[in-house]
Amino acid sequence: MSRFPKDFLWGGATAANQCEGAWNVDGRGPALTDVTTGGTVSEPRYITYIDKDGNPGKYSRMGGRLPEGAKYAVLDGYHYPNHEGIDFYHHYKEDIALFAEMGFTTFRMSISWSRLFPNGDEETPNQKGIEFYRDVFKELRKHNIEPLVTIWHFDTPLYLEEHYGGWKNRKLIEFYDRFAETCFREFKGLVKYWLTFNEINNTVMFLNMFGNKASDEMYQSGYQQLHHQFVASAHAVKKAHEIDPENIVGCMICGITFYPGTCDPKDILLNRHTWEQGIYYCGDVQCKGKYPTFANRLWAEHNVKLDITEQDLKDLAEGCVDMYTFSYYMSTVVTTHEIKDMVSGNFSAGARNEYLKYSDWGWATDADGLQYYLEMIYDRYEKPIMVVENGLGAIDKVEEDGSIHDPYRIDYFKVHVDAMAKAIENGVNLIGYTPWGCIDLVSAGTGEMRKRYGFIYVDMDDEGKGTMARSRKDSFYWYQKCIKSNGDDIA
Ligand code: BGP
Repeated sequence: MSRFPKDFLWGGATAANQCEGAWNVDGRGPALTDVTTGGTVSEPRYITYIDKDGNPGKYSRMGGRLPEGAKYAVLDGYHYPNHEGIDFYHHYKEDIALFAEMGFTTFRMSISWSRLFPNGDEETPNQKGIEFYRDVFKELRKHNIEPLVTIWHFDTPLYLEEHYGGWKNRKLIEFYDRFAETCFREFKGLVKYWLTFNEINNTVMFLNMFGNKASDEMYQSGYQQLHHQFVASAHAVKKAHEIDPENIVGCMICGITFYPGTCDPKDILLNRHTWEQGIYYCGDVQCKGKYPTFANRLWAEHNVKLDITEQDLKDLAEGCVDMYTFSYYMSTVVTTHEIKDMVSGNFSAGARNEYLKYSDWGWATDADGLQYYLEMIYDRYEKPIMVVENGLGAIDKVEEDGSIHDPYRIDYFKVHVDAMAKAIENGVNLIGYTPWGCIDLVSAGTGEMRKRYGFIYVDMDDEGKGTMARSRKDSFYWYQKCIKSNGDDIA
């Protein structure tokens, strides 16, 4: 008997803005990622603009903001890695064939909002965009691969950011509703698994993680944006079910396992509150359809007063998700004591855990943390779960003969697959696994290409030089074997 259920979904995950490229092709409008430069683990990505006097400028994506009167702009002399991505737009047939060769039964991808609605507030969609995704879904189905589609993956159309102030504005709910409904109608029968918002909890979780530097105003804005996204997500769930009762819709949470740094009861309590703020806050609203009791404490801590209508509360209650999905890369440590050794990767910060190993980008490899997370969450919501992102960002070397040996990646996956099997043995209803960046793509955090996650290598570097040729890494064959044996042969 296999440790994984018979119809367990094995696959990989990507996001439109990080892989499609073709940023201004066939009527697509720009997104914020198109005015975002490349960075590194120590140098932030910048967002570029022209100020009100016509001078070019940039601000850091980690905490900066667009100056009054400035307009987002693509400037000469900067490299914008998301413009080309890995050109999945033109390579999707070849890429899907490689996924099929590995044995994928599912593939997670996202729909670029501005490819369907270039500005975001149009009444009708861009037909070229619809055609592209329809072709991709058909291609997947041809290979018996079930699409798993994220509706929003960090790519609100730039026009909505500039003219409406982004998700702070309640109007965005209406625009997202139209976008989501268009997807459900146009791709009915082709797509059944949907995720409403990628890593929805990032907005407020990271405000807390960087040493309480965020102002009350930032919390106010973060929680209000989140509220609008919760309502939009609830609408999407209802609409998806109405259009096709076969549709299965999930939330998507950035899953980090938090540990207390010591057994000081103050650390234990801080750890619990960190789970509440970072992880449970969003999961509870999306899975249970209402704000948890501790939300009042979180809002009071930062003087947050939310605009929530009676209708919103009704919508949240009626729009609970069908499944819980999350990304999982690492765990982190929180403590009330002085931190002597701080780790900080591009999206993480916390005390160093002496029991764990860290990647070149400061992310802790912790498979037990995945088992812990799965068991905690399943116990809380008792809904089917999927791990829709997991993996190791690493630098790969291409040998003279073209081969790529990545034993570090295989080791990472072995322990995580084993952790999932253990969680299943303990009763968790885990239904699928889609490792992140199954084909190398642009890093969301740093914009680098050299932070590679793939089983498939893409010949492209951080300066945008390369042939875009695809090749199989050693991990490609390992994952193929893993899938073929339904997770049993992971040696
Ligand atoms: C998650 C995002 C992905 C992805 C991944 C890896 O936060 O959902 O879009 O990129 O992290 O992060 P990075 O690309 O920064 O290594």
